Amino acid sequence: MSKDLDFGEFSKKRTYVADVFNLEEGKEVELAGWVYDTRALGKIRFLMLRDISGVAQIVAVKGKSDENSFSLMDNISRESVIYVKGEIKNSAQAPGGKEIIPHEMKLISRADELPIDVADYSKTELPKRLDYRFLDLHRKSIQAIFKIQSTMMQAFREFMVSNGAIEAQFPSIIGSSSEGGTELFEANYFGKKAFLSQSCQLYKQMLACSMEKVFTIFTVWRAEKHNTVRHLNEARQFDYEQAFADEFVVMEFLGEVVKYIIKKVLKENKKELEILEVKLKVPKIKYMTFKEAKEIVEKEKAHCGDDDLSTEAEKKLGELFSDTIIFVHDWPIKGKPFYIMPKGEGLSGGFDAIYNGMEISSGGQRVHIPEILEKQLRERNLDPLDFKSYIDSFRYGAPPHAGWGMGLERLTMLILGIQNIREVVLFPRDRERLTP
Ligand code: AMO
Repeated sequence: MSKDLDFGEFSKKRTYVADVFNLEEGKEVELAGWVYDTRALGKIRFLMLRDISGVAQIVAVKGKSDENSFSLMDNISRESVIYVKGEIKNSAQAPGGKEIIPHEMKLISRADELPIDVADYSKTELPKRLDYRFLDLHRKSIQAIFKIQSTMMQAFREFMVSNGAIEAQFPSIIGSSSEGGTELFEANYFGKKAFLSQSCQLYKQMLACSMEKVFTIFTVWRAEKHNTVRHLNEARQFDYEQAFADEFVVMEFLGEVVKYIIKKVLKENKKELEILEVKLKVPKIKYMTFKEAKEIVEKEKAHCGDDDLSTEAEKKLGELFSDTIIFVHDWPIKGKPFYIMPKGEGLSGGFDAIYNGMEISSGGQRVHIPEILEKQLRERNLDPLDFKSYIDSFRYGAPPHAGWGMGLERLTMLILGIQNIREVVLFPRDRERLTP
């Protein structure tokens, strides 16, 4: 085990694997990373070294190369962590046309026998991979997903800030429901009943009524008992709220932000998209009323639903309008939460956005009039007293406002064409899974 690697010195001199391919033959470099693969061929030992930037080939020949490096390469387990100092050599056979001849090699951490298959196309099933997610994260394809997700969050922030929105943080422990009476995780808050936040809905509205344009990336908890490939019990949402706006203003803005996110992924994650074999397109935008959506779906002989789009209807719309964000507006008020503005004739200022066959976002024009809010709460068997400070916030100068929430994981799985939402969460929480 290495005791004598000075990381202070190393971090100043370190070369990342991806940079090796841009350096001249003969240059000495210091690398560190994981053993991706090893191969023995007569007197030659090959070791593929992987760091976060890529994979490089190390080659040692018995009797010719540094002896310690050769014997370490001869007897090293996959995914062990090593340090290598060596010289770059051009080689037509090596991936990327360069390899490293080691002068010095140290074992930093030896890996035990691996409990899952960490090959690029792992044969291990998802549940077992998730049991060992920390090891699954060694895989290039898994890293590619989370590098892309990082770009998505960065793009969201960039777009919001450049459009004058203010980033905010909201409480995760709340006193009353924001998305209806069910689906709450209860917590004991110094003897009082409290809940984990289902969304930052009420708080982002209260904030938009003073700071106008606000956004956050917020974790939400839903105690839903269903076990599907598109639901999590802990998920993340991109949230936006804007004062002096209606649902059409914020729908247009949502379309723009999704396009911006996808364009940035296309620009900055070419390598990751290639690893995942994804052909990503900037989506088109389409608007239709709920009534129109129902007619289209039913014409195709699929079940739609009266107050909400069925899963089948979302799928059908995805098939009919691929690579398109479909904004379904003028939604029946019965299918929307108490904070959505009624429009009369049973309709509302609420909408859903459907993309590649699944809901990615819902939002709408909000109720900023206390009397309407109280009425809608009662109609849903909720007690206005439990929402007193929220309702009161609209008594002292509340502008009309609108907004939306979009699932980070939903958007990730849909742009990457991944079937199970658990694949796009580092450490998913579903009904069965609380560790790791
Ligand atoms: P809603 O409950 O529709 O609306 O959630 C908004 C978006 O968040 C994602 N999402 C989920 N993703 C995975 N697992 C879940 N259990 C889950 N629940 C929601 C979806 C969904 O479209 N406050 C409102 C938004 C608003 O009006 O501003 C809300 O939370 O992509």
